[in-house]
Amino acid sequence: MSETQAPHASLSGEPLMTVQQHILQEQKKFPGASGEFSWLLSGITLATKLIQAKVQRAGLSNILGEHGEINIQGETQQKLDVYSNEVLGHALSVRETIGVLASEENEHPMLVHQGSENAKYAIVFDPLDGSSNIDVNVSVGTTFSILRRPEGASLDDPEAWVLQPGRQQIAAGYVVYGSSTILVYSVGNGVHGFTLDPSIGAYVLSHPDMKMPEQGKYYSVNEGYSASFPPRYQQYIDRLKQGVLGHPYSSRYIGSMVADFHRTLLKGGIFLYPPTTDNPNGKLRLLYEANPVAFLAEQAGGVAIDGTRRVLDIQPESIHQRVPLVVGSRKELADFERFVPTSG
Ligand code: AHM
Ligand code: MG
Repeated sequence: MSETQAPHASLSGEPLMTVQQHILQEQKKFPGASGEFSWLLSGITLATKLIQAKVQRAGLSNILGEHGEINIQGETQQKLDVYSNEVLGHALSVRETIGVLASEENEHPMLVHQGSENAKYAIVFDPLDGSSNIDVNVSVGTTFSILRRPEGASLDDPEAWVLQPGRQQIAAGYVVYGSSTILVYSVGNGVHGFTLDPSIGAYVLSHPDMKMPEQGKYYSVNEGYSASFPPRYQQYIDRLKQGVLGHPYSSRYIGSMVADFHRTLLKGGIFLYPPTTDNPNGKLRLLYEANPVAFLAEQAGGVAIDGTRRVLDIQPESIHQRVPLVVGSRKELADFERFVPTSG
């Protein structure tokens, strides 16, 4: 069944809303928007369904393990990283309105359609975030960020299409391939979650208008590196454990940013990837990891900073730039900003 067909009844008799119908409905709220944006997003939904099918059968199809190449980040590519990157690349490069694609797995942004003058959008993505978890059956995900072609951006300079601050994202989202597959996206008009119903092959609205709780009970950070965090981060984490914010916090860390953020979005709390000795700018990438998550966090009523600055205001200087990330509920972030001043 196609996601563009009319709503049909669920088992409970309630009408179903697929992601495609939802996008078409959201588009109507924006004067001048046309079907091209939903056509573009359908490339992402199609690709992520193909990726989830592969992830689900990973143990059966000789696709677990390393591909044998090192990517631009200096990290070992998994076979599924390569597959996911190709699937997204293919699905998106047939959409004529897309001019530039940039991926964690490729050194440079790619011009698609030999650079059509009519192209209006650039898409930046991490095809399979947390992929080192795949061999042990832990949730992984895809993140994406959609940017409008800047005025005057030339086809000779694809970097200029994507080096934009995150506040200029026109849409962003992620898919978590977990115990169920869920797509969460925003076009700047709230955050909405859709669970993939495998029986009909469609993403169905399951979490309308998601709001991050004002406060949560979990902190999420790789504490294995805590000795090399700036001291004020260490003190802040102790503060959470000691119950200064009203209760002692529990720890949750999956090691897949998308899954750790998804929990933070639903349950509140705080996720941190601080600067460390090995990674003085943190590990996460600004354009396709921190920016989509920051956009969604703010749309859901939360906050995202790099330790001092609003993530969405950072002017990127390079495609694979890293940034420390502190994201979560208002209460924890307000306390963090009071407790960890700029010297932190
Ligand atoms: P990846 O994009 O190569 O998978 O790396 C990003 C992942 C994030 O999903 C996760 O938050 C982080 O790396 C975990 O790193 P660490 O093992 O240092 O805690
Ligand atoms: Mg990744």
